Amino acid sequence: MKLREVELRRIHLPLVAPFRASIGTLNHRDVLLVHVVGDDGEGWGECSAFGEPFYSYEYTDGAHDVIRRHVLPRLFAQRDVAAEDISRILAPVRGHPMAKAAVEMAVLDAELRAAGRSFADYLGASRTKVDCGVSVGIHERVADLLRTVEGYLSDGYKRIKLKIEPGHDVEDVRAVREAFGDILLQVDANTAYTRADASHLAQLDDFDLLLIEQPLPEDDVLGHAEVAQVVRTPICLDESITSAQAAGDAIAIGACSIVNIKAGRVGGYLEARRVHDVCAANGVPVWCGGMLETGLGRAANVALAAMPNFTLPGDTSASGRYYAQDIVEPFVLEDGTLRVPTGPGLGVSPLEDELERFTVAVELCR
Ligand code: OSB
Ligand code: MG
Repeated sequence: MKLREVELRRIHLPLVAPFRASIGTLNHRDVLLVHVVGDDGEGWGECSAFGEPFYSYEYTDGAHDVIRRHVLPRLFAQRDVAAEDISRILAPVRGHPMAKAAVEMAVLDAELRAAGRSFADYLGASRTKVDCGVSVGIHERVADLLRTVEGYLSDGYKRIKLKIEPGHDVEDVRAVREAFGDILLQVDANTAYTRADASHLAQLDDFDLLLIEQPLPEDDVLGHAEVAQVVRTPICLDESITSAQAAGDAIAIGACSIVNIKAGRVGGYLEARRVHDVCAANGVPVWCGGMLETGLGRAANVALAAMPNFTLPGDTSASGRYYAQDIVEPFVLEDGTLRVPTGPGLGVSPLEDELERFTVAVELCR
């Protein structure tokens, strides 16, 4: 469709509790929403970048700037913009996958709403609800960690992911395993280790973890293949998987046997689907990662997670795990699952009052 105008809306959403990972601590989400209006209708996108560049180099102000200066002018210059053409149109803009993904998501939402078709249907979903895990931040004291995990298990989450870093790893995992028995348990290091830590990480083999996620820096894919030779627990990559090609390459050299898929990290839901397909073709299971999205991004993630090769519970937690008040009708856990939206496009829309309440800035581009 022809793009008429695009609103770049910044919202500040407080988290119900601080979230600590090896890379830093989040107390709130500084979110960029993209609202596109075209001649056939309108749609919403959410940028997964955080306010600070600690997960990857992208950050909210940077994504906002590259969208305003470099992404939108290229799209406004087109007579017609289809979501499936956006990655090609934007190829001259290097990098910035989360910024591009947000815009592609908004255009795809507009197209699907206009066609009366859901994200889930478009992506090829094979289920109507998805199993949910929860990502648990690093806690200074083990007693507090156990209390937090106990709360999530009583909420019904089907899998626990512990954030780890040197000094908060083997003993934390041991304590959780001993306290809660044979729950589904995995860990995420967010690049906190080096190749020299392989034998240290092998101590985690005693605890029957589903996987160890991203122990080494994102550019050290070969290092993950080395670690995978020393550690029995499956290695899963998050930060390193920047495209379907990167996924195929990492699998080919033995750097991972499981993949975390985040649409923002790979440049959008279309590339995310291609990552899913490459992994499926290689017999590598995938699961849906999260970036503490609002209900808009969550709706798209849940649709993605309903595809057939998403065979492990994802970090697609309920709205209430993150926010006291979401900007759409909250996603609520039902027996450890979230229902896949079935309405046109994302199947959810912002609640006007809540959206306004959390908005800190709006820019209109045309
Ligand atoms: O690596 O998945 C990650 C949060 C902040 C930075 C990185 C990550 C995470 C999470 C949160 O694990 C997952 C969620 O959205 O619940
Ligand atoms: Mg991760």
